[in-house]
Amino acid sequence: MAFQYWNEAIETMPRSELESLQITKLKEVIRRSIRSPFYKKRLAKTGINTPDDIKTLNDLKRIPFTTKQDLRDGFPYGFLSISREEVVRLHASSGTTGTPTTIYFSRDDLKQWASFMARCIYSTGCTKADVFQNMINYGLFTGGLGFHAGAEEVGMLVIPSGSGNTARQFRLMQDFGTTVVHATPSFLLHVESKMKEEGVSRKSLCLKRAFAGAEPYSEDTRRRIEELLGIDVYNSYGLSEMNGPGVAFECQCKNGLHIWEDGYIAEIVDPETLENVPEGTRGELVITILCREATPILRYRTRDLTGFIPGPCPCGRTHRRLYRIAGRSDDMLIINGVNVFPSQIEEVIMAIQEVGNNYLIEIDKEGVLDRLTVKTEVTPAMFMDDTRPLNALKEKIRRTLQTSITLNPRVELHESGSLPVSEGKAVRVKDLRPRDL
Ligand code: DLL
Repeated sequence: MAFQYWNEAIETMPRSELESLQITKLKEVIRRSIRSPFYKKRLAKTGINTPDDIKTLNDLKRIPFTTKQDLRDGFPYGFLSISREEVVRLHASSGTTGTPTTIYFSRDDLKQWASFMARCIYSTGCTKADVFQNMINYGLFTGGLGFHAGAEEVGMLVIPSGSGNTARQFRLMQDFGTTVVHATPSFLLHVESKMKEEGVSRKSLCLKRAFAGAEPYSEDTRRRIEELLGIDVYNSYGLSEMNGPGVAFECQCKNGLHIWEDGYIAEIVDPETLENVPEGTRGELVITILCREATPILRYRTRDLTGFIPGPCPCGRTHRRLYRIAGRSDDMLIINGVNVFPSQIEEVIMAIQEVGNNYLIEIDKEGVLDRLTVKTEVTPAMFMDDTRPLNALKEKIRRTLQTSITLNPRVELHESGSLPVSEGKAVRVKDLRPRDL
């Protein structure tokens, strides 16, 4: 396979040079951080008061972690390290679970972000000959504008369709010959179900690739989308605190996500002890951003569970690869004392062919015990007059889940298209247990 690089010198830079570059950039970040009210106070306590206090990357470990709560406490301007007049944009998290976290960008920050995004998009083989339909929310969410700018930088024809309205999405794809789409994996599965329902033939479309991210999904879900739509699907990872998308992305080898180490210093720590773990071991991803001047964030605890994949990637890029993100450390469910990640359930059910494109995990109480119910859609062919195949499928799902997660769930089968679909990130878990106050 011939690989193409957006910035070959940086993408294939020897690791020793890459690490020197990180130190140079980190010093600059420290110099700027001290101008923000939050870090001015925080760094004073660590003995790191000037860029010269950073000699090696190890010195970073003297700085405490920054958490989501710190960002909330600093709302609205506590992390700003340039003057308000130099800020040209903000993005914010939805704030459904508390004060929103807000990130500011200077003009140069937006340029850098677009260039990282272009690098991601180009690494999957896209060129300016492609027509790109951005089927994700625009607005305060970073997924829309982030990809939009990167795709324009590559020179693709960009259709800013936003998410939702599948009928209009199909029309745009057909009218303009869309070759690449971006969406959450759950929306891509929904699009596929709707295609069948509305009789849109795959042959009437020119689709070749999709970028899918913003929420966890399993390798089986990727394969399912690839097979159903006949396209390549690339995993895309990012978070608003670190600009948004463009932090880590799969190349054409589709074997882990390259985290761009000239823009981010990544660490993997044990979420309990907070000590760094060895390469290959999974833990929580901690990131320091090197490519943004307006809102520096040092050692941010992402809560995302992943690890560094050992060994080089055949594509020649030297930036390390992350395992597919398995979920968040704060996603873990404890059901009758057993720890379960929703991703473990997805892995089991999406590997079963007769299972449809959508599912929901519900936990409630039955007497004093927790009760787990897994609701899945089934492929349209399964809903016939004969209920025996449905009962057999239900039993198969129950048994496979029981072996894998050691809990005995109730399984409900639903008709294709009957479980709720969200246009943004999917809501897959409903925890209905009363909370102890
Ligand atoms: O979701 C940014 C983004 C937009 C990434 C478009 C990719 C594509 P937030 O809304 O701040 O930002 O949510 C970030 O989503 O900490 C992860 O828990 C999760 N997440 C994002 N990408 C992936 C992925 C955007 N590929 C949070 N796999 C992150 C698993 C993901 N989880």
